[in-house]
Amino acid sequence: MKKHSIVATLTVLIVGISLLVGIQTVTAAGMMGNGNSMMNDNNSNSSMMTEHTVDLKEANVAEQQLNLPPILKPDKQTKTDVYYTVTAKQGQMNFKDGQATKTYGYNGSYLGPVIQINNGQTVHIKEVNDLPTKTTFHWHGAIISGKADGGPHDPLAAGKSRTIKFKVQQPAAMLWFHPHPSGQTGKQVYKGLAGLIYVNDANSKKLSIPKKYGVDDFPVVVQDRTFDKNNQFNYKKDYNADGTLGENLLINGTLNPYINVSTNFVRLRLLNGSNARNYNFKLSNNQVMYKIAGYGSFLDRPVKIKKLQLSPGERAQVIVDTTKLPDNSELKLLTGGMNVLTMKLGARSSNISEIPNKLNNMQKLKQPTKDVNKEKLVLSGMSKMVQINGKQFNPDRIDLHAKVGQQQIWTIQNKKEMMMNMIHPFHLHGVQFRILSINGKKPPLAQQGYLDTITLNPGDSYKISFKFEKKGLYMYHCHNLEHEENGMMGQILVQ
Ligand SMILES: [Cu+2]
Repeated sequence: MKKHSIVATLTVLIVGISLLVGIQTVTAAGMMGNGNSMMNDNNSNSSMMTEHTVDLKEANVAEQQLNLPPILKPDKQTKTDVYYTVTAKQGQMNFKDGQATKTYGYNGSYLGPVIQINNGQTVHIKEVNDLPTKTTFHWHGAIISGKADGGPHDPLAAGKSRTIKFKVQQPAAMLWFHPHPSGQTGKQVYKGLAGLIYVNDANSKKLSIPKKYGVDDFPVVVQDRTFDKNNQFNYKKDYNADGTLGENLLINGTLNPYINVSTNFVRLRLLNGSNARNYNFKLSNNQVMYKIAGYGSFLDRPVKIKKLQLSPGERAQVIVDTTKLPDNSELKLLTGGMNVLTMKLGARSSNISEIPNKLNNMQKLKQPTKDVNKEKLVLSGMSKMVQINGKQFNPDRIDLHAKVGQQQIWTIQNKKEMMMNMIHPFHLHGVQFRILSINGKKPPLAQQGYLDTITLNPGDSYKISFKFEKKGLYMYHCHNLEHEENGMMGQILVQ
């Protein structure tokens, strides 16, 4: 049976059952939709129903060199402080032949620059909203006060600006920034608002790993977009309550991209900047890659992997070893059989002799016992009925309370439903946490770093450990942006 007919059959079934038991009926359009990110990527070997009714298609354009976002120049810098300006604005891009695409971007037409900050430094960012509508600037993964975090409680009106300030108190990592305004997040991200933040520290400066930007160290922001017949992103038309998906992959805003590889080792810094699509990355010919960092820190040791699952909001850094591959060959980063990025291997110089086996020295994670605040969050439902602990987001309700410095242990669970199950990438603002257990087991090495987002497959239960270090109001939510906007979000007040 074909996918859409399964969906159609299930829809009839579910609508029927809903009517029978008298619960609110989900619209057929919502159920069938044009892409439920229920399970993994379209090459998922899961026995559960797969997600995509919007399958990825090869972009009908010639190969293009990968766009590299510019590194943002500080307005001013002192020994201790750095000052940046980030402006959200409208723009247009020539992604392909024909009409230009109307977009949003930070300091440019699409996506944003890379902001470099150092552990210990005080960062001042002037946030300027040149959009015709409200927005917020959310610093995803930053340990930052609720006041500077840019959640939906703190919108910046069109034409306004404000300056935030925070001291960087976290290890080297790749964070990102994106808008988070109530009711507009999905649309604004889809139009192009997202940028990267590289946090450096003494350790990352010392490590012998590829770090020449655009030479052996590449940002790889992965997004899916549908172009309409006029080459526009039509969010309204492509919208799906269970996650808006696109047909083509855009990498740093490039269709069908390639990079020229001139060194033995290549570092890729991946961000899933999509609204809702989950990716399973791998290399052509089943080549291994070495995961060196998750989102909030380096791992203690590199981990050899053959595939990498990233849900929306998640990042990973990998090193690809091309030493044994011949000149003038190609290596491809793939997802579900689709080309993400072609690495064209030329004659290569030796940039590092090997990948170091010690990358970081993280504190041992202990099961804390004293003065622990425990919470349990259950994610459930789908489309317009997504909930956390049986409730939909209400901006006037504080769901949880916590104290600065108090040990937190939270259990996050993705409830298994009768019919349809979905992946929910859970994100908590303002902190970096670590995983104590996944379904009762110790997390694998590749997930032992600091994290701000976790992918929960149906039925999964994660226990996480962290402390809030700053005060304020913070959100926690599903990073499937349409789920977030449909109410799969709560807020915690930290005092
Ligand atoms: Cu979700």
